[in-house]
Amino acid sequence: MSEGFHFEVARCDGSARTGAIETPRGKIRTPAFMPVGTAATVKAMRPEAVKALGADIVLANTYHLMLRPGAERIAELGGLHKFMNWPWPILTDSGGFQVMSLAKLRKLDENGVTFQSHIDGARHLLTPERSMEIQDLLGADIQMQFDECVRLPCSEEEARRAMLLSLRWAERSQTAFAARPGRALFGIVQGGASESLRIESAKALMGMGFDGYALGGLAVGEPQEIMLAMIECAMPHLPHEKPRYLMGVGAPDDLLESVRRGIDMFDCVMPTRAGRHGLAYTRLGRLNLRNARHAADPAPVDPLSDCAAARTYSRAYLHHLIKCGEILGMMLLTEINLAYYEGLMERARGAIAAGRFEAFCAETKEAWRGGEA
Ligand code: PRF
Repeated sequence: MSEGFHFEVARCDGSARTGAIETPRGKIRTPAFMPVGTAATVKAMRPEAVKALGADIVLANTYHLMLRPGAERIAELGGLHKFMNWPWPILTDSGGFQVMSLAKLRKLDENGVTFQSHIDGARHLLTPERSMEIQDLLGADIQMQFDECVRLPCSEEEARRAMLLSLRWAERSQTAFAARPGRALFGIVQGGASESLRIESAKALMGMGFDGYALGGLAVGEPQEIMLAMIECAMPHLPHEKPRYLMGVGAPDDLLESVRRGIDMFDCVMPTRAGRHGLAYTRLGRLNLRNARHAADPAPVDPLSDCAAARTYSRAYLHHLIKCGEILGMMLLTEINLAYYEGLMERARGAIAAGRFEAFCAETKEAWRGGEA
């Protein structure tokens, strides 16, 4: 375990757990939802407002920041926390996943991935060593190994090849990781939709000894049952005393079902991206504010929300703003959605601590039936 980085499980309820990661930049209460701040910004939100909604940590991306403004530039300016005015913990993703989904003309081999920037077509090389160097220059508190994520469905051979390559890259990432007090490195379990590959990956990573373990290669086109089955099979092979992070997940129901199976951390663009497209996540389920049925509705999104924006602005006004492409519509819906996600995690932590997580899930899901689905 890296010095200055400690995880403690305070309470379990079935397989669900609540606790906290202590870092020099602050405490991360778990289960935690990390808002996505890809380009050193949680889009449409000021950092202090993100913190005020209950987020203890945000995610940023190696891939985007290496291209623009560049990791060396951010380091010269005092690191990512200072650059974006977010003094609390930051987790950086390693770039492999974003290269494969965004870059043009990618070529992957044992060494790494050569690709052309989606911004200006310039050629770049990302290897485990360069990814770790960038994450160190950014100054991320939690850094991720460089890995390869395959889309599902895929063949067993393809899943095995990517899983074994990711294990070799895990070793190279661990060697290249610039260990500093309070900084942690997480390994990433791969293995597609194969239980045996997932178990092999989890065991091998555990043998290498990481500060935390992520499940990658999920929420990439498979049905929810497959994702949950992959979580269930990997879990017994991951150490109880280390944080477990499900990457790129998900919808509120995915969060509850994953917490129930022992996941401690999540990140997803869903609340922020959906907000910019007119969708609101609420206690009563999801609302599409673009829909004409909201055009003359004076009711707020949720009169009982802890979020002032959800209690204050009418559905008719939000509908109008989104239809006009107004920036304020995106700002308000992003805030409403992140407040919902952070509130859901807060209530999940409370329910686990009180030994009533199952009842909490049942009540929460029952309330969602009031939405538009
Ligand atoms: N690997 C990395 N980042 C990711 C993923 C992955 O598999 C996913 C998959 N859901 C999201 N983000 N490094």
